[in-house]
Amino acid sequence: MKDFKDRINHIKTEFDASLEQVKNKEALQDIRNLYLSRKKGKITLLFNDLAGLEGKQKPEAGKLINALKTHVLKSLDEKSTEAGTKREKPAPVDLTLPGHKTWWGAPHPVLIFKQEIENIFTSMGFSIADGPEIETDYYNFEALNFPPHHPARDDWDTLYLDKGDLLLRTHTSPVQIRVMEKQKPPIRIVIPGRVYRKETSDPTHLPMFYQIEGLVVDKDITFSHLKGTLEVFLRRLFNENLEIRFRPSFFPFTEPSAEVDMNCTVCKRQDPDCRVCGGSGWIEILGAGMVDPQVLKNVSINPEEYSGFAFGMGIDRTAMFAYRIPDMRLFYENDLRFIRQFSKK
Ligand code: 2NL
Repeated sequence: MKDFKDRINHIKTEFDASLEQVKNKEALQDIRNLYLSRKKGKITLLFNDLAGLEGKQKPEAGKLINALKTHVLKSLDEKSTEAGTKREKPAPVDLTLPGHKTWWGAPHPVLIFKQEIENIFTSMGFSIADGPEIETDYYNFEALNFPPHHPARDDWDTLYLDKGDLLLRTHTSPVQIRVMEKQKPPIRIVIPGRVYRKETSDPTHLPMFYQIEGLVVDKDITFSHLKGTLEVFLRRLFNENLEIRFRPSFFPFTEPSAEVDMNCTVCKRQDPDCRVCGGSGWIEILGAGMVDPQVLKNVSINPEEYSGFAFGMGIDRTAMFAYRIPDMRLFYENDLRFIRQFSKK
């Protein structure tokens, strides 16, 4: 029994000494575990050893251990308050404060604009097609009537991949070729998608941009179908009273070819110093033409039987006019302050 009392006193002295040294919550928790942990705590072990004492001694020893335990608990508690380590009462919640607004994802402005364009064309009976962004020389150039080494290729300079004769498509026309190979007329499709050119970025040029091209092939398709379709399309996209004009141009894959202008939606032909149209009152918006008979032959469509028109337009470039954005690079800097302005939420 004397041994047992000595052990209890020793544990108390040791405990008091180590508690003196405690500087933080972690050390306090360590001591708590050392003395009180359920399996190996020093005090727990004392209780276990009670069993080995003679009958009469048990209650006396039990009292001593309980006293030690009370002392340890009380000291730990005091120390924890003193060290400011006791859990503070939570601050009362003010339910009248406004909540934190969570931002949901928002569609990108170029995507919103692309969908607007798609809606107009699908309502006119066009289908939407797509295809690979990595193409072969054949689909990007040869099938479209660009002979190898022809100077017309200079305007469509692109990035080439190391393997095979693969390149990044410079327009979505390869998709039209792929559709015409598989599907015979009547064909009425639009193809929106990413295209690539070897270009240094500036306010109106990017090495990657979005294009939408359209293609109609059927019997007796004429230039007036092209004019009517584009006029309806642009009037629905911009405004009902829009005027358009055609200027002669050249593309290897159309003959005749035209560049299409619309009157300036920013200055409405009123400002001689307009930064968008340069004071001319006209904005170049599309390229278009009648599908070159050679292109039809390349996909085994008989040009004596069928004719077609095609057109192409830059989506991001056109979105600049629609939303009056001075620099196309803003679309791709991913600055949320810019992008969120287009969200309806
Ligand atoms: C532009 C001009 C154009 C086409 C694209 C085309 C496609 C086939 C056959 C004939 Cl498969 N033409 N596409 C025609 C004329 C112009 O794009 O300025 N794009 C941004």
